[in-house]
Amino acid sequence: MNALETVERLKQRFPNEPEYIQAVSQVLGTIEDEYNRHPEFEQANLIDRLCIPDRIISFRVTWVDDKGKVQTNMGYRVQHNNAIGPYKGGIRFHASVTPSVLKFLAFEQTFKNALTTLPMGGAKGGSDFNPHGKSDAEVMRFCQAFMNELYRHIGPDEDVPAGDIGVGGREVGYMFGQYKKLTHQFVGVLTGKGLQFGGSLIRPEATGYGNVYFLESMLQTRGIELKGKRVLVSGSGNVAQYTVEKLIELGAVPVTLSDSDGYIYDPDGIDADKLAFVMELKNEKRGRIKEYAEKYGVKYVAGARPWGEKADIALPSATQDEIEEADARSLVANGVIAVSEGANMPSTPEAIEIFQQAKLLYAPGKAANAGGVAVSGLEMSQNSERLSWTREQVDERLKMIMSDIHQNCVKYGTQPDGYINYVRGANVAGFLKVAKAMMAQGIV
Ligand code: NDP
Ligand code: 2IT
Repeated sequence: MNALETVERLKQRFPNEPEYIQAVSQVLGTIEDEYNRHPEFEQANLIDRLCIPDRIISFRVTWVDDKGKVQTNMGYRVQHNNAIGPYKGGIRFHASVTPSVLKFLAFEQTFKNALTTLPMGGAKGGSDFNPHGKSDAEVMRFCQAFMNELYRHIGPDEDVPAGDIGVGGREVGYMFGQYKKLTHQFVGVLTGKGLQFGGSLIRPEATGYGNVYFLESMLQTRGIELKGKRVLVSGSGNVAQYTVEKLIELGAVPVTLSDSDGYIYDPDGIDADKLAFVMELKNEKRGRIKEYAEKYGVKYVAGARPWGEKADIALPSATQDEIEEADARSLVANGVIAVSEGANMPSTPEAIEIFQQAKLLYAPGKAANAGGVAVSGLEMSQNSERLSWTREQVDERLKMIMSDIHQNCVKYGTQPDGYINYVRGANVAGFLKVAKAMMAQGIV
């Protein structure tokens, strides 16, 4: 397999899918050597079968808004690969959702899920529905209309969706309710459920907590302490909030948060009280991060991202391609020592190149943010045994899984000069597991 040629071929087959091509080309560039060590992989054309999703389901979602107007959106589910377990991955509701975005996310999810040590295949779904400014009743009707079509394609042993951008506990609850109504089945078909109906403790916290645990492991390789470090966090949703919570608990100083309109910079650090304000603002009032700046009298920069501020660590936790080349340059120039991705593919290929050239501790999302889906996997286990584990039990498993992922990255990513290439490590480890499972199951 020649990575460049394969990417060219995929570009021709799937034009106008830049996010998908970006994700595939990142992975192929780092697994090429390992792949070519196994002639049997090429004989089975494993590369096409690994890059092209098993299937893509797309459908129209029709719902009625509060004014009585009939609205339509597109709905999708990309079922990428189920070699190691049922399809698993989140659902994103955001105006920017396209088949290309969901194909990139489902592809990434396949390797991420392989890294978690749990039996989960890879998938992603979503809609171009924009939840901003919608009433609770509109969100409910949309979720029900979305599930009216999706329910045929999912199931606890088939495909288990969860949350992602624009989909949190509220949306998962509405979708679960509609699935139950349609099928008469109370089963673990979604994760991220409420605690009263099969949800797992620590699932809301898991992605942010997991990223900070992974960051700690990276810092340990250089004998650096997290305590006292100033941290840039982007986003202000689920992942960003619990990232900040864990940072505060461990004595670090988060200084920024953002949303799609701009970012805030709090030089004194975001403390527990300020975080409680953010959680209420974002999860209950569904307001804008600008209101933080108004309340606490700190700087707000409209239409910008936080990467120009001075700090020690950056944890991008909003969306893809939010750290571009110039941002990466300013992070390095400002002396940042570590970048660990809470979001999926937040750094562009040019930015990653700059981080690696500067020998920063740099962890890609599929390793660093795997804690979310890992605890989803634990939620599935709890649902299967019809039991719920304690906070401590789940947190302990989460810590073990993040540490395992870190060790796997070190195993496959350590370069002759000692630098740990976490991108290579994560890609090779995830790829080998999926590839071996596919080989064993024949040409299907
Ligand atoms: P939320 O919807 O809870 O929060 C998303 C945050 O990012 C919001 O602050 C949002 O701002 C901001 N944002 C979204 N899109 C953009 C954009 N195009 N430009 C600028 N800001 C944007 O989502 P999550 O916190 O769940 O997800 C954040 C990231 O983490 C995503 O990349 C997701 O794929 C990834 N992830 C999530 C996991 C999970 O368990 N939830 C697990 C692993 C990864 P606004 O409010 O203005 O839209
Ligand atoms: O990107 C991700 O890993 C998620 N949005 C979580 C997926 C899941 O199934 O919990």
